[in-house]
Amino acid sequence: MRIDAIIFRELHMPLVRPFETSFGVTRDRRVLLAEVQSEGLIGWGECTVGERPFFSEESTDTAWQVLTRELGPMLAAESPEHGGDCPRIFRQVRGNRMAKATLENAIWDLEAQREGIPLSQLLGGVREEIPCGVSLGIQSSIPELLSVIERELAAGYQRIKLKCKPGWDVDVFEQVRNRWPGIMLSCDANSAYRLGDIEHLVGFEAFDLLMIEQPLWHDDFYYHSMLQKQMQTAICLDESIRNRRDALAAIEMESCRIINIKLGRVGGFSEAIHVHNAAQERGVPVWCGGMLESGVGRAHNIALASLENFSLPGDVSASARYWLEDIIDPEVTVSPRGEISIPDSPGRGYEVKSDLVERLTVRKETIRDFALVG
Ligand code: OSB
Ligand code: MG
Repeated sequence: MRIDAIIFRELHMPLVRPFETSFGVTRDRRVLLAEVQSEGLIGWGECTVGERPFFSEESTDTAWQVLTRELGPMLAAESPEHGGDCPRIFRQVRGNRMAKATLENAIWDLEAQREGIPLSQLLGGVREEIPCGVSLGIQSSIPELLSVIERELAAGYQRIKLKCKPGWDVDVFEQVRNRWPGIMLSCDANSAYRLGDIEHLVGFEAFDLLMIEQPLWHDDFYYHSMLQKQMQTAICLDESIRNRRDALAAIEMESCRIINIKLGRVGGFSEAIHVHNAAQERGVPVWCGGMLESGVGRAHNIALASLENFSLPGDVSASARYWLEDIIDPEVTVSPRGEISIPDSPGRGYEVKSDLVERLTVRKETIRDFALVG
């Protein structure tokens, strides 16, 4: 397909409520979008990067630089037929996987539109709806958290994930478990613990957690494997899994028994499918993580989670949990059974509201005829 133009934008989108993890608080999102125009069609991609380089090495500003100076011009110089051509087109650029995913995912979106099929079908999805959970940030008090959980369970969400860190863990789990003995409950430390905490982490066993997500270093397999061997509770890796090779190493070493797949973290749909398949062949279930996405990233997550081995509820939830008004139509909604229906229209299946996108835009750069035109 001929690439006619690529428009990069930064949008300013305040969250409905702040989101706190072990590495910090996010109040406002700087959302990076790529709009790829090709032969009368428009593919959209979202860069799921954080404002600061705290989750991974990338940040909004590094991704903007790499997208507008390197990846955008590389893509514009080619005529990719498939989203799956992008890893080859971008192969000279090391790392920067969230930046790469932005454009690769937009090309998959375009390809599905050109084929006239839903993106989920192009990816090989088999589900008609996906099971949903919520990720709950660190709250100001335990009673505050309990009331948030009550609201999310009433909305139908099938699994509650609690962000945790030293000082916000066992007391919290204990009170939540006392109140709701039977719910599907997990926790996510975002690498907040160290070797001296191993015994403390083994103590999480008492709370019947579905999994403990990324308790140790963001780049580690070895110590997670030591920990997993001492626990019945499954460890789930998020930050550590950058690609298929990492997934294979982690499974082989038994560093985890569950894998969180995030499109941005692995560099786009191609690698996400590779990780999914590698895990499936080895009997390891996966689920789709979230990065506080706007509707564009959310639509892509929904399509991805339609693949067979996404058998556990993911972190993909309703637009209204994040935004006063999302940039897609319809917004993402979750049924009382805690499910999102997979759209059956061609491409991503959600229209992008271009007027709203324009109003929220604080920075914009266009690549046309191989040149940046401001
Ligand atoms: O580790 O899963 C994570 C948000 C930002 C950075 C890292 C993570 C998260 C979430 C939020 O857990 C998931 C969501 O609701 O989008
Ligand atoms: Mg995580």
